[in-house]
Amino acid sequence: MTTTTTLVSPKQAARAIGVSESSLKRWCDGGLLQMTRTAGGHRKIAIGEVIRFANQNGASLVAPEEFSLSITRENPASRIADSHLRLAEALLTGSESAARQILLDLFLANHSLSTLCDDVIAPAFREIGDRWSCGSANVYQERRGCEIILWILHELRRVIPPVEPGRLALGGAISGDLYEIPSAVAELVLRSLGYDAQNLGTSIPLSELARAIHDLQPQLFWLSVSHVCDETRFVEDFSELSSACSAVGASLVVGGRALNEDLRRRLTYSAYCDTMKHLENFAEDLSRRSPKRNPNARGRRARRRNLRHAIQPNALRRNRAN
Ligand code: B12
Repeated sequence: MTTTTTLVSPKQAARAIGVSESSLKRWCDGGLLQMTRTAGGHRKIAIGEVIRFANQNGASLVAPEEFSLSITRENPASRIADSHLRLAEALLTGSESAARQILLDLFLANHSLSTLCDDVIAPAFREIGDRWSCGSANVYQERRGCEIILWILHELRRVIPPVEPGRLALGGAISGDLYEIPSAVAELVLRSLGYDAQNLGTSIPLSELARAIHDLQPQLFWLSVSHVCDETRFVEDFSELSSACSAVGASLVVGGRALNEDLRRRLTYSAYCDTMKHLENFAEDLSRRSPKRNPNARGRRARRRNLRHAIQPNALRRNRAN
């Protein structure tokens, strides 16, 4: 699902961080705050950009209600330690507003999305899983908790700054893997780094993922593996994905609880990530090393490659494969 980034006017942004509208417009025009202009020439700023600017310049969000985020701030920076327990409680009781408040407060206090996932969301679900296994939580509570988190992740997607085309990242989960949260978070983490990251969803055959890589030619592809139905088949099919990535020069990043050491040894990929922080580090490093691609060049590159392939003599093709 795609959601558009929420943009606000300089007036709203100025009120939210307690500065004058004229200063804010000056910072926009001077390039300190990224903005876009409407067809009528009016400045618009992404909420996430305002938050980034405030955090980096020692300002604070004095009127978050300007962003209609329905949040209340309460000394969030010091609360990361126990927030996974508070989040687990909110999810188990079905309190969407409490869950949203916990995560948005932490986000507004400048905690990265990778931290939110590694230190709050994943431990909260571990807590829920533990409570379920000792009989103190029900399946419906766990499922409802997943739904709530997915809604909040969609909301966070709206407040991070808009991404620019040129650094495409794609990802998803394989056939039979129904875990939605890891891939949704991977998408957000990469978007927060400026990647045009697009989550393809869960339970997708590897051949389809390979087709998407071939058609769209991303710089990075993440594969989320939380459940593997048939390991032998997975290893066989995975090679198609690796080949698709190397054909277009994409880095293949894998992660997820089902990728044990034995399985990983049988796969070829660019990086394995235990956590979202690892993904963030890898992606940051990749964007430093490789330039943005011109999105219009994709079709040209593909046509050139197809042409090269078509004129290659069969014998030469066989030798290369050996
Ligand atoms: C929610 C949940 C489900 C939901 C998911 C719903 C949804 N809409 O997403 C559903 C109902 C589908 C489900 C089903 C099953 N589940 Co379940 N589930 C969970 C639960 C409670 C949370 C998992 C989760 O999403 N966590 C949030 C993510 C973000 O955290 P994480 O997985 O720990 O990921 C971390 C890292 O691994 C890494 N990471 C993960 N993926 C990726 C990907 C990339 C690219 C990167 C970089 C990093 C990365 O980042 C995270 C840290 O920040 C866990 C309990 C637990 N202990 O976690 C059980 C749990 C994982 N499930 C379990 C089981 C057994 C199952 C089933 C097999 C049950 C069954 N018999 O049907 C099925 C399998 C379903 C399938 N075919 O996919 C067991 C697994 C036991 C094991 N040893 O493997 C657990 C541990 C519960 C338990 N205590 O027994 N489950």
